[in-house]
Amino acid sequence: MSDDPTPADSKLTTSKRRWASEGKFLTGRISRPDADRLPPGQHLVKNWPVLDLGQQPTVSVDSWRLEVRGLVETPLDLNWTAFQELDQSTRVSDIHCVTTWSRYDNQWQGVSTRDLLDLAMPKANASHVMLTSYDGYTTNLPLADFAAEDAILATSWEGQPLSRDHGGPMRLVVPHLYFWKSAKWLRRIDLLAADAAGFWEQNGYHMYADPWREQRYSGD
Ligand SMILES: Nc1nc2c(c(=O)[nH]1)N[C@H]1C(S)=C(S)[C@@H](COP(=O)(O)O)O[C@H]1N2
Ligand SMILES: [Mo]
Repeated sequence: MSDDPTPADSKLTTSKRRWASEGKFLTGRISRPDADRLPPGQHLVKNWPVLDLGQQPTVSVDSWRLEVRGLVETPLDLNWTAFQELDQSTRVSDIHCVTTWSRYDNQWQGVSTRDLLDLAMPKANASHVMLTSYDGYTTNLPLADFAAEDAILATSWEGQPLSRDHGGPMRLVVPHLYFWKSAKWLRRIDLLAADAAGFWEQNGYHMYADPWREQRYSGD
């Protein structure tokens, strides 16, 4: 065809147009009124607790890699330099942990999940993602939630490089789900055609984890 788009144009617009036409990101989320900001059963903290499986991997930026695999047009294998060269974004969001603490107004910087997906270009049958981390942790969520507007692959928090105990050099942040979905030390993203249970999801936690519906455990 004579009107082939440029490569940059096709990467940036093809998946966005397709998602828009499919309504893929219309998850019904709108900004919440203040009275609704703290989900049921949660209390506010000012500090930032550390929670994980107890094995905090040391991942140097020289050895760090992020792979995107599965149902994508363009599988990705990014090193730290390539990741830094992607569009950088800032997001401010609240944390809601299933252990009942919430922390407001965390400022994150990194690569928005939408920008990463624009590069990888999910295939039409991709519906879920499985996240795998350097400590062996896994967690699952729908693709539309992974691609939420405020979801970010964060390398900094409050203007400082993300510390190792909180998942540095890079972690996912998906603020509208309980924080166990926000994989620390993320190393691999697999796009799948069906949901599958990650670590906590195999151990009694909810597959979706909406804090406003108190989806803590699989029976909730
Ligand atoms: N790789 C990895 N990511 C993880 C976990 C983990 O054990 N390993 N724990 C999860 C849980 S249960 C929570 S509550 C948050 C805690 O993040 P924080 O330690 O930065 O508060 O990380 C989530 N992401
Ligand atoms: Mo947690």
